[in-house]
Amino acid sequence: MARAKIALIGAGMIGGTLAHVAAREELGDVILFDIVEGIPQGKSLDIAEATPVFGTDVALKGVNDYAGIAGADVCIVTAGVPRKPGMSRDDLLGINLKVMKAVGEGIKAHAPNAFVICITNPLDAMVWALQQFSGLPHNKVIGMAGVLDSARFRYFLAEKTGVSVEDIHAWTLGGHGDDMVPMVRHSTVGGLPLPELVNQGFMTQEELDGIVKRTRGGGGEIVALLKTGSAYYAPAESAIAMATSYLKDKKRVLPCAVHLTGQYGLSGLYVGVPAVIGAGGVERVIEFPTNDEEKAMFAKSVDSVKGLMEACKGIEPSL
Ligand code: TXD
Repeated sequence: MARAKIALIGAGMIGGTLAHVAAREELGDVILFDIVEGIPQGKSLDIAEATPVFGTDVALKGVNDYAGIAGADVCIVTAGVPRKPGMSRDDLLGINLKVMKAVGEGIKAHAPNAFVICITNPLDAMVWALQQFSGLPHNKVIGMAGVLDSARFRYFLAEKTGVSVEDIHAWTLGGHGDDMVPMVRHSTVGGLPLPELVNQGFMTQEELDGIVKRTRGGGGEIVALLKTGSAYYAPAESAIAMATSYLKDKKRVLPCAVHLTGQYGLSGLYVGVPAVIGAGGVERVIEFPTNDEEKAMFAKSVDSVKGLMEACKGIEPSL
């Protein structure tokens, strides 16, 4: 069988890391696309020269023309600009919306059968716009944020409880902003919900509240440390997990920004919820039962996403 073709739109910090991981995991042939000449070519050649050391047989190519992504099975989109210290994700909206238009049109023309994973911020609004600009079906266009936010939550819980990250399942839902919703009651360590861990003395309620707060601000914590951009290792790994579930039809349940059609009482927008990702793209949305407090937090987060969608419509009347 022919190798899968993975197109990475944007060859910056996340794009380059995606290419590195995809090649190392032998997920498929990699096309790196960017508007800057030389960067995708240089990064793909550098990684290609590492493949004999990895022992993986994949081809890598850097391009500046959308014709190069023709026939891609998966497109992962990081094109645009990242945050600098002091900026919110929403400050990126104007520039990145224009980028989504160009990217959506490129995918529509050259890779209309691809499974598309958007990473560009502000995530929930950008994936919503990208789906419209590309015209691809909703089940084939999703956003990466929840896997990353949940991984941060899991890491902080592992650090506090002294339990392996592998035995911690944690979920953050809603929009990818500072009002995201870490689902404390539905997150577990060794199968025990977090409130029970507090009862058993693994951590205090104050420590758990601190972890929730740190998870919400996890992106900003890295931006403040790096000063020149935002996180890229964990975001790239998160998108690779989503692409792998699609390419291998693993049907993993992953928190992703997906188009809702009535689930959680919402329709016509993209927001983070647990979804089954398999060969059919988004195959099913999992609905967590929510109490009044969780409903209120979810509604607040969704309001922020709706505000961003309105701002996009103000800039781009075709949306
Ligand atoms: O959880 C999440 N979704 C995120 C999102 C976590 C971390 C970072 N997140 C966002 O991803 C971040 O706010 C940015 O919007 C994107 C990409 O972050 P990255 O750190 O990779 O940014 P870089 O290094 O600046 O790379 C962006 C590349 C750069 O090489 C530009 O030349 C290119 O995008 N670019 C374009 N490529 C193609 N087409 C167009 N129009 C274009 N414009 C810029």
